[in-house]
Amino acid sequence: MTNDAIDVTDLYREFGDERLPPGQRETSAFPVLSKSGTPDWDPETWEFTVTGAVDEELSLSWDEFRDLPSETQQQDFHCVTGWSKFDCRFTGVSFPALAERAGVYDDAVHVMFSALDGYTTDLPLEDCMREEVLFAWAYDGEDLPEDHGGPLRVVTPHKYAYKGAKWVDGVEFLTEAQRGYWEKRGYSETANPWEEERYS
Ligand SMILES: Nc1nc2c(c(=O)[nH]1)N[C@H]1C(S)=C(S)[C@@H](COP(=O)(O)O)O[C@H]1N2
Ligand SMILES: [Mo]
Repeated sequence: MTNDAIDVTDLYREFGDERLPPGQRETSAFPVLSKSGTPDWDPETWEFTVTGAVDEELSLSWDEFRDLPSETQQQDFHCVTGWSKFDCRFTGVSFPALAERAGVYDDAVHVMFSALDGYTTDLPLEDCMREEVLFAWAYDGEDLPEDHGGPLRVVTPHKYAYKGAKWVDGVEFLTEAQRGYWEKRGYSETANPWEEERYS
């Protein structure tokens, strides 16, 4: 791992004029938002799976996952409840790198993430195929805190943060869209903060 972080905080230019999306306020705190408690995990039995519309379904142990090529990025974090935290440093594996390893079918259009607490969240495949979508295991150079999704979480700096599954342990490639936990309860499928896509 290198200390140099790739700064992707300017990705907002693709979506809007302001780094802070409309209706958000900047905070220096890093609040915890979880639908239920922090789940236990066991590094000996933890397994990360890639399933669905792929050439090769993957099942990776914690050690195998940690051996994948990783990078550190400086990113902004936007919670749909109205706070944004700038300049978060996350280290992990990019979504496109993982997708390439599995070999995604041409007819895959959507992705479902699943997590140890039963949480799920979905995104169109094209919104996942970005270098900034990371499976992150470190925050600010330290192991990702358990309440922030340790051992492994997804981060989606171009989307509201509910698209980033904490405690992620599965990715399924889909040929038709399905809805995740909050999406079934009325939250936006696409969740673009600069368009204030909070609800659907
Ligand atoms: N597995 C899981 N992932 C989750 C959630 C959850 O309840 N369970 N909450 C989501 C929501 S609504 C937000 S805003 C962010 C919060 O991340 P944080 O607790 O690290 O701030 O995690 C998202 N990922
Ligand atoms: Mo959230």
